[in-house]
Parts: sequence; C-alpha cells; structure tokens
Amino acid sequence: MRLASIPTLAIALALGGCFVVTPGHRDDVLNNTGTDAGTDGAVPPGTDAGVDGGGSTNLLVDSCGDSSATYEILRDSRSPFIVDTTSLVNRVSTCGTGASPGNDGFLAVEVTAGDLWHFHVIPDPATPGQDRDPFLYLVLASGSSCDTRACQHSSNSCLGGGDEHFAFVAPEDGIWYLGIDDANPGGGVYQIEAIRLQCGDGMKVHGEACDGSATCSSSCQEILSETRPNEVEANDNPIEANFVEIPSATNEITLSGNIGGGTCTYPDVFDFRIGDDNSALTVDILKSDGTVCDNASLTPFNIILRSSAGETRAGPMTDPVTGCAQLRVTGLSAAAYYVYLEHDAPIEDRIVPYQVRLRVTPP
Ligand SMILES: [Ca+2]
Ligand SMILES: [Ca+2]
Ligand SMILES: [Ca+2]
Repeated sequence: MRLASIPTLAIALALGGCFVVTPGHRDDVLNNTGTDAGTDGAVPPGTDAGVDGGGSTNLLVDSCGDSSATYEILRDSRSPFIVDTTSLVNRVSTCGTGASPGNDGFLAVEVTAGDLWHFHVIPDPATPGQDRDPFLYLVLASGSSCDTRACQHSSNSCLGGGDEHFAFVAPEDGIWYLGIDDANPGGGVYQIEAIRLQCGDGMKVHGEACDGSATCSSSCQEILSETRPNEVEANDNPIEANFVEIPSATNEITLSGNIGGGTCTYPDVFDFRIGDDNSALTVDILKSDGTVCDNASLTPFNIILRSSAGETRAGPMTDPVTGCAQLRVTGLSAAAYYVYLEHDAPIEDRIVPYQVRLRVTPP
C-alpha cells in the first residue's frame, strides 16, 4: 500500500489505534525488558544504542522540535526500549476528544512518503505501582518548530494499563513526533516498540497482518472470500484490515467475526472494492439462522463506511423498526472502501459474535 496524501494519513491515524495483542506479541516485548534495541549491542535502558554509534543519546525529548536538546531521530525499526517521562512536564492536556493530563515526551521519527509505521506502547511491567494509561498522538515538525497545539489523531483505545498502538502512513517526507502522553496525571515508565513495516519482504512483523502467505494480499492484508469468510484478527486498522473479495457472480458476501470482550474499543475493519460507478451498498447484521437482525442487542456497535482517504461516507445508521445497526448507501463510485464495525465504549462483559452481509448493487 503506497498512499501519499494528507487524508490518507488521517485514515491511518484516526483509525489505526490499538489492536488485539496476542500473547506472542507481548512475550516479544517482555523478553526485551530493559535492554536496548540497537543492533550495536546493549546499553542501559532509556539510552540510545544507536546504529550510528552515537552513544547515550536520549530517544525521548521533553519538548518537540527543541533544537537545543540532543536526541536521536528514529529512521528504522527499533525493538523494545524504555522511556521515562517522570521528569518531564505536561504540555498537551487534550488532543482529539480525550484528556491527557500526563507528562509528555516526544519520539522523533523521520519518514519517507509512503512509509508504514507502527508503534506499540505499554506501561513498563518491571516498574511496579504505576497508575498509567498510555495516550498517544502525533505532531508534525515544520522546519525546526513543532506546535503541540496541532496534535493530531490521538489514540487511547484501551482503558487503564492496556497497550496502545499507533499505526500511520507517512504522507510526505519529514519528521513527525509521536507524543507519549497519559490519561492520568504525572509521568511513568513505558516500553516502546517502533516498527517500520516492509510489506513484501516475506517477513510478517508486529503491525502487519501477514506477509507472503497464501492467503495474504499484495498489500499484506488477510484475504477473506466466500470460502474463507471468517475474520482474521488483528484487523482493527486500515493497514491490517481484512481484504474482502466480493464474488462477482452474486455481488454479496457474508462474513463472520467477533467484537468486544475487553477493555479496548478495537473495531473490525474490512477493505473491499466497488467496481462500477453509481453502485449501491447495503450492510446488514444477520442472526445465526441467516435472517436479518431484528433486535438491537445483537448490534452493540456501529457500521461505518469510509473511503480510502479516511472520509466517512455513510453511517452510523440503524433500522428504524428494530434498532439494529445497518448501512444503506447509493451512488458510490468505483473505488476502494472500508467497512468498520466500531463501538464508542469498550464491550467488557462479553464477546459479541456477528455475521455481517455486504451486498453491492451495480447500476
Ligand atoms: Ca499531557
Ligand atoms: Ca514484512
Ligand atoms: Ca474482531
């Protein structure tokens, strides 16, 4: 996937929050606790190993764009490292819809247009007694200045001490700062993993749905089809969305999946193509017997249609009689689209199984 526009960034950021972390992911991090990621060998936590051999330069800077500070700029993947914001100050108290009274530290990342990056941040499990709730956002540096009032695309998808993830597509060459913030006041110690995704190298890394397997698309998305209709998690952002092949014979497909069951608001994201201008799309949630949802309790989530540029095209909608989430759209152009199943608050008490039917009606 090579996308190079501001709206593209918006989609990846706004919707590229955290996803379900498998035990494997977590082990990868914990096994590296307290060690530096650099390829040049171990140095103390919180300091830079630096592939440049530059010694103990900080990775985190107190004030983004501070030209008097010495810090390393990330240009490639970095396996887990530790940062500490306890001696920093609170600079950004709100970003997007969320409050972020915690201290702020900034991680500088120099990107090339089209790069896919994924950041994984967790409160350091080796630091006991922390009351941390990681909150992430992005700030673009303009020359040497960096205006935190322009913070964008905050991510606080998980309550409490849960992991946060941040995925984005670089819209242009430049330096961006990832704000490491917190929904609780004060500072903390966090583990950060930074991954520059390289789709097509045959190696699946954290933040990539797949790479090179038989069911993997050329954009490193798991392919769903009539014969493979079950969602493959993690599929909670546009980069890792499931790619849906809608059969041309019937122009419809029914997928199944699960949502909820935790303290995070992970959506399920499905990427698909509409082949003809002026097509219509309906999306319905089905009951286990294949009939359309007739009770709103079956859909404790919304259905949203977004363009590949991240703009909301339709939704949320509900059936006026049953209250079930649904989608009815006409006049769609031939293009790529995403269907999101998303909820505003975590569905903590249960995992909600669903069947979702996408039906395209060509002109
Ligand atoms: Ca803050
Ligand atoms: Ca790869
Ligand atoms: Ca799911």
